[in-house]
Amino acid sequence: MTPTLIDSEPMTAHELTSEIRRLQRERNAVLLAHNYQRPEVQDIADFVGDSLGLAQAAARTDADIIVFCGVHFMAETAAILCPEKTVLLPDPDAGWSLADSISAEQLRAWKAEHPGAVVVSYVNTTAEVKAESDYCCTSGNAERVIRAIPEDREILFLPDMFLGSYLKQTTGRPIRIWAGECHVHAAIRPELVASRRAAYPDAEFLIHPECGCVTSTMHFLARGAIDRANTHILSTEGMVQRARSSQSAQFIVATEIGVLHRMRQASPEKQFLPVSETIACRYMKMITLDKVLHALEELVYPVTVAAPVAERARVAIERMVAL
Ligand code: CIZ
Repeated sequence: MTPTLIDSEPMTAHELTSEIRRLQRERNAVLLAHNYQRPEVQDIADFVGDSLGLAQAAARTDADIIVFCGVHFMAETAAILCPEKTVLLPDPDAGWSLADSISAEQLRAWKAEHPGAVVVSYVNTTAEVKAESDYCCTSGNAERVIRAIPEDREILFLPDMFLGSYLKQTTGRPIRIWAGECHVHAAIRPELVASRRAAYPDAEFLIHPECGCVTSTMHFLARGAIDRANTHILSTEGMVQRARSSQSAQFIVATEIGVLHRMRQASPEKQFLPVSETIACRYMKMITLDKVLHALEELVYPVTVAAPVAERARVAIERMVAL
């Protein structure tokens, strides 16, 4: 008779954590996690931040291996900045709809229609798109990047149309905007925000510029219809800092729900409310502790960028990091 194979018991979170730590030491690996990652993944990471912070952390690490708990384009950025290191993405399917909303070929065609224009790409793009760009930016430094471009130059901004229209309004520059969106942020509509704010009228409102409600928020702010002192349009890193420094006790947070974990940890005495619990990115949540362990055990899934593409993309990324 064939013996029955008995499945081994799944590891507890504690066992997973100690095994990850052991392998991390053995392999000289660093764990980087984006603000939108699952709480337990953030808790085990050596550094948690936005893509700018993660790019900076990747650039300064002396580890041999970077386990990137985020999405594919972010791991590519780390691979471009650290060509001598092994960059692993624990789930190879962790992509992002926004990065897929423009290809390098589409960008080349757009540039051909606007010769001489300066191309500013939000960080949520593939390495090939970055290689076609003059500047890369995050939501934290996008305004600074736009203002650094001479007034007489035409600007093409991609791929997020909500962030693009926000930049157009704040800088007053006639920016041409690609019609891409992040489906998670686009779902944060004005009606959703209005009902949340009506339920918590004293809460400070922190909104990410990728949200589908950013244009209406800007409009209401300009008209004085909502309180300027109580509303802040910020990157995720900016939100964490604002939550720490503000005197408010309650915050409504309009972005992916992952960042609330960091805010709660940094300011446990304050209350953080998502616009809705459903604002979760399924790609970001693909990374689990099991997959992090598997990545370290099997050295999967390596993310590499072809040298000629990496060389050109690095110029745009280094400008972002410098600004
Ligand atoms: O730049 C990033 O990491 C993203 C995608 C959002 C933010 O504001 O942190």
